[in-house]
Amino acid sequence: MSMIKEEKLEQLDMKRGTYQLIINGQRMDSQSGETFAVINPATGEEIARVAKASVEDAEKAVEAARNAFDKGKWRHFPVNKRSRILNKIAGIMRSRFNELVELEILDTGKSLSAAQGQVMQAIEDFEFYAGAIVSHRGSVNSLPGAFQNHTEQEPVGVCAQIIPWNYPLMMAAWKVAPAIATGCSIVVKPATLTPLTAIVLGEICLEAGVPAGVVNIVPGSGSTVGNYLVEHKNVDKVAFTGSTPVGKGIMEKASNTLKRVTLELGGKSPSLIFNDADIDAAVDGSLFGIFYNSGQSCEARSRLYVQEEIYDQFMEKFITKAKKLTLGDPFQKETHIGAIINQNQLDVIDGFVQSARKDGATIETGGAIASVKGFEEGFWYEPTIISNVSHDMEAVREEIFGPVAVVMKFKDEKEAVELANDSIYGLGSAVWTQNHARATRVSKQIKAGIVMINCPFSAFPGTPFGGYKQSGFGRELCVETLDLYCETKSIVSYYGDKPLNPLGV
Ligand code: TAP
Repeated sequence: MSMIKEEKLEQLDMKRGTYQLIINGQRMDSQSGETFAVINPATGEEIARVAKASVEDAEKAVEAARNAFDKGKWRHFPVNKRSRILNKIAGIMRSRFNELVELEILDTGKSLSAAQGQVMQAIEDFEFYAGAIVSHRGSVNSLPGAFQNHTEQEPVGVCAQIIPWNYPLMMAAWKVAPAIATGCSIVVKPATLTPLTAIVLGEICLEAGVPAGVVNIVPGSGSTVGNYLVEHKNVDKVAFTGSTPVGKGIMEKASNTLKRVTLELGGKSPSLIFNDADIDAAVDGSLFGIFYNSGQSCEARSRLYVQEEIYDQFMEKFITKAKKLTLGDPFQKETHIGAIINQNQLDVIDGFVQSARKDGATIETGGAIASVKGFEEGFWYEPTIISNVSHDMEAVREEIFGPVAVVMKFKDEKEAVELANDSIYGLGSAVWTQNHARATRVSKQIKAGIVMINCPFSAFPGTPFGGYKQSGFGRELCVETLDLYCETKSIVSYYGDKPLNPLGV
């Protein structure tokens, strides 16, 4: 390990031992005493050990969350007090910004700029919900005569929150912030590949004054701990972000107890680039759309459809710029593209690319596992652009979850929309055109939860994020998310002079 990395580990105090579970306000080892290693994907080195939660630990966490919800004070705090504590969480995160960024880079291998942006957004998510919860309220509905109705938004209860590895802190913030804002208690299961920042977030919640038992963190395997939480009769809701196949299993299992479920799943998001687009903007936006976070993004714009008149011009610029993207030390600000999460994901990505090659597609650039000087033990993939594809190829239909774009031509608007919608997924999409009427028309026809018009970005606190079709359901990052952590209680009252005697007896 280089000197610079040694220093970072010291700074982060990562050698203080094993990262522990957080249950009922206490840091603790797992009941079995087992731990697992966390690997830095850029170097292949072990960077920390984490207590491995078992089903017994998950049981303790659910019990703590249940008690905190049923008998504790958190949900009865005046909303302003909960709001203040959310702001305090954001404040502590701000004061530990560099530490969180470095930890996220070591845990995921992502580039500095990506990690900085995501940690900042996680902070802003807490600030957003600190504000939003104050005005989250029920309604008053008019009824005839002396009847009155009002509704109250009550927290749903104990929520299991299952987090993926691609945006560990940001995905945790998307779930933790709205849940605790409403007064729910939570059991968070981070991905075993990247549990560190979620554990630190749990510690920060305690430091900010969230009472014991409200936020519990149990890093353990999805198939044991995750599954246990999903099936548990004392868990009222499951909020899951991850792959579509696992999401389907969760929905099925949660149905036994009719848990509330929200699912943020996979995608294969299209970009439509029309002949009246600003081509340079579309090229830069499309580079970001697929290569940001090494393509390991649910809303990665991995299918590009380019109108035939501008196809050659677009491709020449797109390929030239893709070749300039640098892979390298994630801590260097010049690095564009970080590592891939592990060997398994690297093999998955390469498998899709080689299958496209075998089926006759053209690999315009990239197309291979990369070796990065000084990081030879890490997991890297070349930014890859594939053309000459047909719509039934695996690389066009399946989520690759890596830095791989497939590009096709289209003739007209109708064909562009048909191709965009020809997918089981419906998460993100992008439309590049300078014709406002076309942008409006097309965005209304695309079956996706998010449309970016001449814009590479999709996720800001306050903007609903979530999918159509097999990309899941429910929306995160927005005020509507608060509703998804609440039950609506309808209260009907009668204020008439005379008592009611509806049966007339
Ligand atoms: P998954 O393999 O589905 O894992 C996601 C989480 O679920 C992990 O914490 C995993 O635990 C856990 N898990 C696995 N099997 C489980 C089971 N049977 N019961 C309960 N939990 C289980 O996904 P991933 O590979 O981490 O993430 C990539 C996927 O997430 C991609 O498809 C991506 O598109 C999607 N994603 C979607 C979004 C949105 S907002 N739509 C955002 C980010 C990512 P362990 O890994 O610890 O075993």
